[in-house]
Amino acid sequence: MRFLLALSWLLAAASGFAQSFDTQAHLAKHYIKAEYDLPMRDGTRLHTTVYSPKKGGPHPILLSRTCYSCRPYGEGQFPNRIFAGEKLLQAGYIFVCQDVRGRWLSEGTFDNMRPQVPKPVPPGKFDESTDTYDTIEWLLANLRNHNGKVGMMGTSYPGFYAAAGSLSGHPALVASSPQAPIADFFFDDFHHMGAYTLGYFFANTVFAYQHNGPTAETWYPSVQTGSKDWYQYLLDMGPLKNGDKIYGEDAFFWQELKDHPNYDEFWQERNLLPHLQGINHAVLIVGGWYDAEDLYGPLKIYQTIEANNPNANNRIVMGPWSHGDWNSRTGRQTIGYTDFGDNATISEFFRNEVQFSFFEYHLKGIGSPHPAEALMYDTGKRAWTSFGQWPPAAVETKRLYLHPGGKLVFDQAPAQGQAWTEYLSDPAKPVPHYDDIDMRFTPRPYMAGDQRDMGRRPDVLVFQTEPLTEDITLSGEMLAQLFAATRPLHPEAADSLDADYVVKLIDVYADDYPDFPTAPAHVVEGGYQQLVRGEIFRGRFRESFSEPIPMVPGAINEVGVPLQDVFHTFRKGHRIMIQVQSSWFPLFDRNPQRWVNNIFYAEEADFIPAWQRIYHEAAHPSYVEVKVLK
Ligand code: PG9
Repeated sequence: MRFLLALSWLLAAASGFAQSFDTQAHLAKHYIKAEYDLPMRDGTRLHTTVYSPKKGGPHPILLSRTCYSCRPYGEGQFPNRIFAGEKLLQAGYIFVCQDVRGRWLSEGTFDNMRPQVPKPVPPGKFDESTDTYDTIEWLLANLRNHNGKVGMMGTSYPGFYAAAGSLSGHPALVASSPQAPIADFFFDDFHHMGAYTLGYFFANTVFAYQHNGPTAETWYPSVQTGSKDWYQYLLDMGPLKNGDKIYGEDAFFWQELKDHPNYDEFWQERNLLPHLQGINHAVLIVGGWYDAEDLYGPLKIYQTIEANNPNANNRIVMGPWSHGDWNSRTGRQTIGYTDFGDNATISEFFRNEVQFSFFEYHLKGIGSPHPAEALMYDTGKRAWTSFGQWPPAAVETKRLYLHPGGKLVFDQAPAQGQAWTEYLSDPAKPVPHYDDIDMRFTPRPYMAGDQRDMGRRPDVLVFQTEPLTEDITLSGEMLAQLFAATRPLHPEAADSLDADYVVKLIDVYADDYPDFPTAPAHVVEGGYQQLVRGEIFRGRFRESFSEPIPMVPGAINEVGVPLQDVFHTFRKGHRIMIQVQSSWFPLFDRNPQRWVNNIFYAEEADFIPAWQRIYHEAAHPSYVEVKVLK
């Protein structure tokens, strides 16, 4: 059953938490800091920082484990940001931050997405869940003034550690909140459907080098290119193999990325999802509809826990957020220029009502948690809606068929005998993923970016509905089923091919849509083509992610492109648009389009222009299957 959010929740949220909160001053004044090196079962010691309230108690423990450091280290040093929201910081919790194995001041060897050891974990073996168990045991035995209850939380990689920690089985762990958690690096972060996220090329360094023992100083090199234009810099870099000029043999994770281009055992054993069993405490999964880094993780972890742990108290919140926005944003919630409204009812509402009530109830027995099983933000209506399950049950599956002339039609397959549209995909001029310079640790604003410039390129196909005569709400996962063929521009260039297919779902605003209050004057919202969801699929994986196969020139292939969940109302007067293209750069690496076994070792000559043909005819009707909310 779904019901609109109670007004009281919104009013409570809007009651003035918008003012900035000085975390550092608050911690310094009200908390005592201590640092310990906790012994794990194999003897490895993990550096652990504890902030205990000076007054009150006994207090519950909130634990976060991280690969990003618990700096600042040292007596009297307090951080200006911590993993908990402002209300939690003022409500009497013992906050514990731990450097995971092989990171910062902890001993041991780092492993990206350390594989879970199948339970029962035999003596001498360890993983993130056993390190969590050992940590909780030590904290309960050695900290004073705690109430014997432990919660975990963390965003991004710390979200993965919170999710893995939920498998510890420790009885004191009664509440976990994995936020933007990673589930599987072949679908989160470093890859999307197996295509390498080139937008992470410079972020690789953070995860690519082992430290030489506990250190408070950054040990991995910062990659300085001097460039302010990643599109041009990474295009000029050429084939991925040239990345070796930046990442040498000691960059172990770069070597692992290169040596495991397919979904082999290396990635499969790092997939957390199959291990999400036996969870018997409260779980609050948090994610952002516009999270460019970990969208797969929160959705799949929530749905897997639901499927494998029928008795789990497992809930999800998905807001109009990019990666981690919910932790800190105040003022207006924007993704690039796209404006979703005041954070008093979005991020601050989440932190100070939903997240706070979750931990207060489960760790202290105070109040009650937000009642929604799935608290989902409709990114078209700009409003929260509560569902009894996600994906929702009350939906109608419909198909948006591609038609000649760039038309997109609900549930009416094309009748034409022979019809297709084709474009020349040239790796030397890939389609930009964003209409501005997206220079940052990882890509972000493109997730709700304007697609008008891209749609005007000859190598981007555009299909759109007529203006909608009523609101239409899409909710849940979608599948773009393409009938596609490829052939080299120069037939002699290759007889064995590969191709990328990018499918973008776009909300075409009405021509009279009012300008966003925070966008610059040159950004016109009338007719804005806002990206709602986009995904890439590498043709080589069309039958298997583990056993890729080439494409035969001219042969018609069925390529299914999964589009991750949305909850978006296309308003009356708007149009639904689909764009199809064969590059999305530098967000993803370029497909050479000539078949090679491993694109990380492709040569310059393998990058060839090729015709991409998308069929929209009776025998080969390309479509996007969607779930329309009833
Ligand atoms: N999404 C974050 C990240 C992982 C790996 C590389 C860059 C960013 C995170 O999960 O911490």
